[in-house]
Amino acid sequence: MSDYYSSNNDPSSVKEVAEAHGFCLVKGVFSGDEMIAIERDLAMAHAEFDGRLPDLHSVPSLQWLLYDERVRRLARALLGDTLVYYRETNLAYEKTPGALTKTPFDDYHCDARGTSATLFREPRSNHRIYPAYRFAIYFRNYRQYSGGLKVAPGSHLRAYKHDRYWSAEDAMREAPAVPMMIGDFTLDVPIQPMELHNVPSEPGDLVIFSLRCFHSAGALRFKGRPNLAVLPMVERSVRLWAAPVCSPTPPGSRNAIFFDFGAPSPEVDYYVKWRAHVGGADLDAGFSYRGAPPAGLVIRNDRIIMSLAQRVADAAENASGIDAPSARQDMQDLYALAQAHTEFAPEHALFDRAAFRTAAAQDPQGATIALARDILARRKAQFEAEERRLAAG
Ligand SMILES: O=C(O)CCC(=O)C(=O)O
Repeated sequence: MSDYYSSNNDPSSVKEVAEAHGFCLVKGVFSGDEMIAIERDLAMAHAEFDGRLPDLHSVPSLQWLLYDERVRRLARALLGDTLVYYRETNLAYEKTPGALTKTPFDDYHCDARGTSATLFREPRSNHRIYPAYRFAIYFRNYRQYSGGLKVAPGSHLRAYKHDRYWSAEDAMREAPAVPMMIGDFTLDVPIQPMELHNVPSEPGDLVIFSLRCFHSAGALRFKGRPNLAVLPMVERSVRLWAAPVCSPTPPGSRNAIFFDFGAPSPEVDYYVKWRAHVGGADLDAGFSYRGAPPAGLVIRNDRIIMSLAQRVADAAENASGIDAPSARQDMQDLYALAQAHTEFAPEHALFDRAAFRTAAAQDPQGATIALARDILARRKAQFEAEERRLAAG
């Protein structure tokens, strides 16, 4: 098990572990005092943004995490000197245990999506290390308690369909049930045909996992069998029928901070565009995307561009809409973000950049409205192509 840890925070050993297994538990990155301060700032930001926390970079009191040299050194070792931040973060906070704590997202899944042919399909396994990682800071102790992250070591290099298959209910019937003594109980536990690991993170640790690594939240820790890890589907029935064999979740809420870094690469390009395509048009009010790009990061704003395109196109539907101050601001923002936009792959372009630049030189307002329509038309075409693909089987 210790193969999965890096306790000396040495970036090259973190890279070695993460590339071999698809994840790495980095022990003791943040001090106890820092963890208290970060969780306090998370609580304050939650109140300040009325529960709709925007991306980490837009939260002034927590933004430093993206620039912290301890985090950056690890990210650079994993991904190279140019780090791409695509504003994908999840700031999970509850003052008292609620839905996030009681029903964490326990589907067995991996997050990576997109190929040169389609944004919607999972990347094939080509034994290339997927160039994006999720960084997770958990505030509770999941070494002794249930509720942490479960990962499938090595799944980042396997064919997607193998692990995908085992996330389906039907597959569980094929898993051989092994009788096990757990506490005072003997249970028939269906055991999956691949290794699973419940990450024993403690406050202060950083958990880093590949977007191509299969995982789930809310891992069940069996009493007296700390190393036994089973699929979430099995955990659900164990919780239902044999709750006394499970360690409880830790006191408090399942608060956590997740943020991604990637390398400028086609894989990250497809993933970012996929997220922009499937994300809703709503834009959290707190997103702070104006001003100069931050030092040392390449920022992708695809989701914001997509949302602004929707708003600009909607406003342009009626002549007076486009003159409203909010629509003017949206147009200015869309214009600026589109000018600064870069992609890392030629496929699935968000819009026709050459046409936009040429038109913008003549008529910025007309070019921005045409840009919004171009973005939405391309998005529609992506969905239609996906429907055709699904219909064709
Ligand atoms: O909540 C967790 O521990 C895992 C989150 C997760 O599944 C994800 O970020 O894809």
